[in-house]
Amino acid sequence: MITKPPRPKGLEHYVGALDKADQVGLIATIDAAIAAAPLYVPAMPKTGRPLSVQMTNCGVLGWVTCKDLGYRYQPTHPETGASWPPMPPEILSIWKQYAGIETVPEACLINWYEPGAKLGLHVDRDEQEFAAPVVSISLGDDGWFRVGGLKRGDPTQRLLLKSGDVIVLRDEARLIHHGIDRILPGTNDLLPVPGRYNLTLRRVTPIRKSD
Ligand code: MD6
Ligand code: FE
Repeated sequence: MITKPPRPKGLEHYVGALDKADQVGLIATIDAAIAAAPLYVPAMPKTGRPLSVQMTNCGVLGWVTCKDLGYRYQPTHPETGASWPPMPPEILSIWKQYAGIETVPEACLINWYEPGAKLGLHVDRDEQEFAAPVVSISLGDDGWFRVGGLKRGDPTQRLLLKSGDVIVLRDEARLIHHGIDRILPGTNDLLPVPGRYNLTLRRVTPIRKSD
């Protein structure tokens, strides 16, 4: 008999965590963030190869990547030079509900997948603090999320992420490999065009007692 690999411990999938009204509200929030901090095409370190996912951020720090400087967090948009828009309160409140830790997120990465876009297997490890989880929110079309283990070659499985789902990677799953194989255009009507947003909330700097 073929058995499914067990779900990695510390990976939590909250199906339908956000109702339709919350999702509609978040899209308005994302539209406003993108108006202030436009989506840009990130590039791989060294090769400069463009990613198929477009990105922007809100919060005091944003995750960015380009050919010369590689993966990093910075307080400003790489193209406009402006500070990222502040973390919206409704996004902070989702963090408070799911993170299970008394600290605030500093970065909200906004990923935009057009049909055909994908995100290769990676580990979220550019942060200085791994005691805090990563909390992510999916909006729009369905996407196939691939999850493996701590090592790149570990067996993987896939989970279907739908609009309104929340994923948490914490503790022993905080540093597991994961990515998006593909999105399924036309599977959801939240957005006026086919595509998928993913918001990824992270604590970047060490947790201080004061926050
Ligand atoms: C995505 N998500 O769902 C990409 N990272 O489009 C991530 O890379 C991710 O969902 C860390 C924790 C949760 C995630
Ligand atoms: Fe990730």
